[in-house]
Amino acid sequence: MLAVHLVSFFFSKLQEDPTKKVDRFLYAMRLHDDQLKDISARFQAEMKKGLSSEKKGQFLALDLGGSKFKVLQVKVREGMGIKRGGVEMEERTYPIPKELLIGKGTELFGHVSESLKDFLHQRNISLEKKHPLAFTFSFPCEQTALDQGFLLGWGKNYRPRGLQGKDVVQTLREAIDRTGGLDVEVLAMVNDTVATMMTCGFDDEYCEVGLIIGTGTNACYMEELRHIDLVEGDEGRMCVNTEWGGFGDDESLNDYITEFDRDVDAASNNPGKQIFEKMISGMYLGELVRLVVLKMAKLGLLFDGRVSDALRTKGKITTAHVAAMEEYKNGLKNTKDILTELDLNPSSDDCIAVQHVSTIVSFRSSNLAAAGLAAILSRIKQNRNLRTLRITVGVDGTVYKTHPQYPKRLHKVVRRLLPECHVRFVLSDSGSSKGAALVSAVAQRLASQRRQVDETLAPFRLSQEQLQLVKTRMRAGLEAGLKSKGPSTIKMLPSFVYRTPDGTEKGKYLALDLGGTNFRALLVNFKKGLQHNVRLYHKIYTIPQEIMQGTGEELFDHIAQCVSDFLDYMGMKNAHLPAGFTFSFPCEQTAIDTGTLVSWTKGYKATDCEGHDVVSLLREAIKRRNEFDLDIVAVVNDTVGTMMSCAYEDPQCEIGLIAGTGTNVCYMEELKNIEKTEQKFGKTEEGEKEEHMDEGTEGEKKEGDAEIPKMCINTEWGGLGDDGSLDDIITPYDVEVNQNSLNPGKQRFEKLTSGMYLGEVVRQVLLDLTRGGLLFRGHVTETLKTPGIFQTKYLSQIESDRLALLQVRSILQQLGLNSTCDDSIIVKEVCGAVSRRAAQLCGAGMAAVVEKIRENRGLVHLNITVGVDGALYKLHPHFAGVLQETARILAPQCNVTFLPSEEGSGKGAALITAVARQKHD
Ligand code: 0WK
Ligand code: 0WK
Ligand code: BGC
Ligand code: BGC
Repeated sequence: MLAVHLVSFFFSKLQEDPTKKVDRFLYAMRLHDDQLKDISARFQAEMKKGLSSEKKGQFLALDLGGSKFKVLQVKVREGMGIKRGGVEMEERTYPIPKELLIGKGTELFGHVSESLKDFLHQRNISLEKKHPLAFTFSFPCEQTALDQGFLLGWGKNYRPRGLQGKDVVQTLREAIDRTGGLDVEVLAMVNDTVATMMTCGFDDEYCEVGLIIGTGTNACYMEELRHIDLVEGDEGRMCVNTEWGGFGDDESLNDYITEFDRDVDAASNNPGKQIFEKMISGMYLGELVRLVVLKMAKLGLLFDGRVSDALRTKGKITTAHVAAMEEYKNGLKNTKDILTELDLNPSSDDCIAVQHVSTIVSFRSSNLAAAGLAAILSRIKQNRNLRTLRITVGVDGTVYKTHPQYPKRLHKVVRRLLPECHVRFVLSDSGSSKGAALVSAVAQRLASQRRQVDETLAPFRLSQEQLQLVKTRMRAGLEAGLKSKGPSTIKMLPSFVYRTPDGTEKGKYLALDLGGTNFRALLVNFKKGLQHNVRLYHKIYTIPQEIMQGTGEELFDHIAQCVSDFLDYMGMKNAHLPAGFTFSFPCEQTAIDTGTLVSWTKGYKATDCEGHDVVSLLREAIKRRNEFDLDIVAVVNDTVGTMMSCAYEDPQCEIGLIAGTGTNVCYMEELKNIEKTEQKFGKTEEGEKEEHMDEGTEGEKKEGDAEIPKMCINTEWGGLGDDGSLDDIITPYDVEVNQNSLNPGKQRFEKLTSGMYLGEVVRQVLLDLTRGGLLFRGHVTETLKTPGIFQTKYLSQIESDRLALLQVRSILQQLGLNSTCDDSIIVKEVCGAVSRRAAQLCGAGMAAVVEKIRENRGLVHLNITVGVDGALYKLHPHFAGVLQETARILAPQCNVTFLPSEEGSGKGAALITAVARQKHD
């Protein structure tokens, strides 16, 4: 049998086609479609593991990392597309001295910036003018922004020292500064695959993949944002640089790696790395062919076993040689010349065989690239749930461009692996810098957009000094309000509540709560002797706008009707209960059960109420209804009710804060300081105060303190600024909101801080940004012009961190605002700026109040609790935290605890009613 085999072997030796022996020898490199599909599938799996947007102007561009280092000037004219001459370019290639490829990284970048300067010289481009620059950098970088990317590792023939992990854009900027004499703004850094995709995408909107088959190899594509864990937002797409050269570095391709691949890898300057690249790219193809030919020669399969030193020498066969050997017409002649060049005396069979080696090596390269590409295209097809996919791949790289058959082979296998896809390949005919310039044009537009948005929002970003000023003005306003009988911006209205609850309160009370978002009727039952054992029942009623802004009679009739409904609901129509009335508007009180409405605020404008006693208005309405009777014992502001509610839980609570539809604060002020009502309440001895000064912090109630008569003052701090004292922080948007409000010129502080107005401030800013073309594509919709469309609840929803941009967009959708991802980001930022300012201003106001109390009591440190209520404070994701932080910073000697009120101010009103009743009994 062997004899026969030998005979047939020699017979075949005689007749055998020399390529056959090469086919046998390189069997492992001849990959058929199942293997390519398998590689493609493995590649897709790796991708999954690895994952988890006018363009005109003149740009400089640097193109570093391919076979040539180029400096270019690119002029982009809008909407004309490359083919129609929309882009003009001038370029110059600068050689990179070998020693710089393995020298200090900073020196390599020094050479780059020197070349840039030389380019400007050569082209008489002014050095004074600031030049935007696009930087194509063809090595793996972890990018955190368009103009920031940290080098993961070098590749190809680059191995400079000292830059791994560094931000290459910063390194370039420093090199340009060191070179000096030129003013360049590095706007964007892109990988050459990305730049190539953008270059081709300029003319072909289907181009969503960039492919480089050059010195190195790599691909990028447009991935769905929702699949990229590393980036916020899940709507839209982002270009992902796959760095597919590293495929197989985890040995997932070992069954396809041949001994020649292992030899190339072992001899490379990054062994174990870029395994896939080493089977495909121009840096290695020539070397693969040399090692195969060397091995075959040693085995006597070529050149009768003769081996030359040249053939033994690394790099002696280049990828350009491989391409030349495969040339259609002159391939064999080129092969002969090349082998002769290597001091080999090849026979024609040798030439045929060596040419075939080149074919198999480069065929494998295009096959593997096709398998990788097929994986990417299938993923895009799946991402978009498409049965068929029409897509364009932008390609560049010397192997693809100069190797005669390479493109055809690649296209053919891709189409064979993905028959259902319509794949077009576009060669980037002028390199990647156009693409880089286009990205920079986008970066420039985004940067200018960013600058304009920052400029627009800058007035909302209050500095520490400004907040300190607001605190000082608030303090001055508090002091002035206590003194002046006349109108003061901060009214400082006495509440006739002299103390906080002491737990002895008992009995059943009705509480009516008007003024926030809704009207609430409550039944509060304080069980005898068991503190904190309170039963509370309530029902919420809406107040229609037409009632809020109708006649006072209609409003109070509506309230009486709600009370009637509640008493029915509680089956207590004939109970004749003592009631407390929380009325969340500025009322001048002369006693606990009377309150003259000074002026409406928020959304109310009912007629014939201002200047009237609201308790009488309610009693009259109840009388008009003639169904039930109430003993209205107390009328309180919602801040006072809230303070009392929380003081029932925490005796240290002596301040009430509302941050809701409106904003306001009350606190326990010492009677002696309430000068405007002095004659009524008598004065305590000055001496007494000093005595307490240096005996440490509040907390353990000192006898002296308790005796100091106090009264709760409803500050009505919403009026701060009505005298123009806030004009230096009020923005044109605030002016607009004030002018469109029901009470122009009034409640200026409230209009900067409360839920009734924040949405409107945001809308005004969005309108301005849209008119400026920075939002919603400059399209000012009727919706956006509609007052009140942006309710404060949207701000809370839009700003809650958990929300990916998708929901922001759906909220905008609900509001009939078609938005892009960028729009959502800007809208979220505007909401953030407006709500943060509001919280900071309230924090500054609170600092003024607690500081006053601390000084009132001559304390070095004050411990105090603030009872809080209001949808803005309770529901907004950041408001409460920013307010507390601001108060802490501006009142460092006060340790302020913020206690959200559980049942609202209703219980507080009932407590006050209970106290008031106890007095009368
Ligand atoms: C030309 C592009 C450049 C890219 C190169 C890749 O302008 O950005 O790096 O193609 O091909 P190579 O020069 O490595 O063959
Ligand atoms: C709930 C209180 C009520 C107060 C309201 C303010 O019970 O007295 O007016 O909070 O918050 P808003 O409803 O305005 O958000
Ligand atoms: C680099 C890639 C680059 C490719 C083509 C690879 O070695 O890692 O960043 O895109 O070469 O130039
Ligand atoms: C009113 C205050 C009220 C605050 C919170 C303001 O508009 O003037 O009386 O406390 O809103 O509801």
